[in-house]
Amino acid sequence: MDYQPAIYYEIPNQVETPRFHLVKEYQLTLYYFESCPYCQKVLKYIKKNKLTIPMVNIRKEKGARETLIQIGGKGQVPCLIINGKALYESSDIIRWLQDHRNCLPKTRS
Ligand SMILES: N[C@@H](CCC(=O)N[C@@H](CS)C(=O)NCC(=O)O)C(=O)O
Repeated sequence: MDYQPAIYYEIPNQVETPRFHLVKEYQLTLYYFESCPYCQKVLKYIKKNKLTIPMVNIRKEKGARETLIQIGGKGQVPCLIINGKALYESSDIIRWLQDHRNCLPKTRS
């Protein structure tokens, strides 16, 4: 797979950010397939909130399901890979996206 994860930075919410302040970095990939209702729940949230999350369709991309199993231990979707760690469960993924919405890039409208 020639997929390159995007890197997002969580900038602390303050007027002046000292140079030494901890800046969190997120590499994200959402594994999904179209006809999965749980994936649709997550995709709907992403669309509604105009987020840009790199995605891999495990039914379309060769070897993607195997990669997902390698990372998370199972081929269940949706799965959000956050800095190399798998977050399964649509509700937990949506909660994570909600909690981090301020540091995730949005699509231009
Ligand atoms: N409780 C999970 C259910 C996810 C689920 O059942 N996904 C199905 C596709 S719709 C799946 O990946 N099944 C294959 C597997 O578990 O390996 C969620 O809310 O994300």
